[in-house]
Amino acid sequence: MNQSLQLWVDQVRAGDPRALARAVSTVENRTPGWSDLLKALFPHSGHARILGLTGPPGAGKSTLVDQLARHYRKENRTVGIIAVDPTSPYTGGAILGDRIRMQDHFSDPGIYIRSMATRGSLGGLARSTADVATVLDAAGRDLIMIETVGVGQDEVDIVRLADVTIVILVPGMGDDVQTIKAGIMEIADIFVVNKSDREGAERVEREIRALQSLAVRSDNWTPPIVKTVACEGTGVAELAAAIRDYEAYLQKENLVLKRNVENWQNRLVQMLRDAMLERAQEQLGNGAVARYAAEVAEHKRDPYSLIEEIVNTMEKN
Ligand SMILES: Nc1nc2c(ncn2[C@@H]2O[C@H](COP(=O)(O)OP(=O)(O)OP(=O)(O)O)[C@@H](O)[C@H]2O)c(=O)[nH]1
Ligand SMILES: [Mg+2]
Repeated sequence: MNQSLQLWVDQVRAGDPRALARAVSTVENRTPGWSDLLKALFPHSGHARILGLTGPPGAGKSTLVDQLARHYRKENRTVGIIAVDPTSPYTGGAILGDRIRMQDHFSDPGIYIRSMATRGSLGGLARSTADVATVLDAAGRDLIMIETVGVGQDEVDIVRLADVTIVILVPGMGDDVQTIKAGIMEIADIFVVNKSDREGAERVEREIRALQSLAVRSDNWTPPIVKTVACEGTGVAELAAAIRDYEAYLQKENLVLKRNVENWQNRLVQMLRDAMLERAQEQLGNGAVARYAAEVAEHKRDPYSLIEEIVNTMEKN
């Protein structure tokens, strides 16, 4: 490893905030040197607990993350927060709210907050979020919380890398639980019914229970339902206890490694796909895919032989 990289890695591990910020940007934006950096940092990662929090826009995810961060800081644990910005325009106000609220912590070096807004970036949001989490992990953060809006496959992929996945629902979502993507409901290790100060919290709880009765998880864990009023801090200690319980359960059943292997299986396939695609695009050159697409659309050639040809050429090189 060259000297300046070694120095950088040392600084990141020592918790130097500027070195950390530069590392996160490098990884997020895939600027040259990103992979050498990750190669050097990866061996130092694997100690952080990663919490994924997801739910509909405006459910109170940021408020809850904020409260959990406070809770963990009281236990003297360091926290890294990755807020994956939602793109829906009507949540713009809430994003601004995030920034303001999060400034509370800016004086506390024990909390590091990073907003990600790289949707559409090369390799995808899930991949860069995972890599940023690795950087924070190697930097010695005890806990990493990833906040994302639960709307699509990207989000499912993001929270999948977490050790504990928390799905946040709120009363008054119309036909409520059904409107959340099925995929998101299935990955919940813990449910939170936030805004329990509002009417209908019991109903949401009943709906979750009804869904749960339809399917048994392969690990036999029944996700608990924790009611919170995040803006008042109510239920936050209970949520932290539920997180602890689930982690203890994973330990007891020897499921930690199994879960990690499953996560890596997904990530490796994704990384391989990205790397192959990148390689193919390099070889084909700029605009080639668009040109081929036009030819296929006009039925000048068939896509099956085309792909075969491209793959064969790659193999030869
Ligand atoms: N009544 C009530 N309001 C809450 C509660 N928790 C959060 N809020 C409010 O709900 C609004 C949205 O909270 P956020 O924490 O920004 O929600 P979010 O899920 O992070 O929103 P996005 O990131 O935009 O999807 C804010 O005005 C909060 O003050 C709660 O328990 N009860
Ligand atoms: Mg938010």
